Amino acid sequence: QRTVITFGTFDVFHVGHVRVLQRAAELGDRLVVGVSSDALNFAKKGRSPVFNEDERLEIISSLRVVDGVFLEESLEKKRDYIIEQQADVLVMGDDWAGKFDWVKDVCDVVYLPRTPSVSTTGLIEHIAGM
Ligand code: C2G
Repeated sequence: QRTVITFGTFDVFHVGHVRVLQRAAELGDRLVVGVSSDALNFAKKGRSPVFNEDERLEIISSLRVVDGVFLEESLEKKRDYIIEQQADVLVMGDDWAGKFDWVKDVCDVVYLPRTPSVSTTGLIEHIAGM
């Protein structure tokens, strides 16, 4: 059984997120997703997410292609999470290309192309302009 792992904030959840999760799931038999904690999100982006971590965990765990979720508290713990979840391959969107190559000693690393012109920032601008 090949386990795929991926990470993300998924806030506000949109079709770009659906597609990366579907494509990640196709690379193995089981998909586990690390959902960034509110604190990690604040540290990375300097703002609180629209949906809190419990809501985002609930959304991601409800998806048919997702077999398990856990909270990602630190980018530096990536290797620990991979080992804990017994993952064979780490999948990330190519906005992270090269950034997680340092876990290649414990699993394969694949960067998938992002879905063009879908973003939370664009969504927020759209709503703000209504
Ligand atoms: N994504 C995508 N297409 C988009 C937008 C996002 O394929 N139009 C992908 C990203 O490349 C990423 C996933 O969806 O693989 C989640 O995106 P974010 O929620 O923006 O994730 P991020 O905040 O970058 O967190 O440890 C890594 C981090 O937790 C990643």
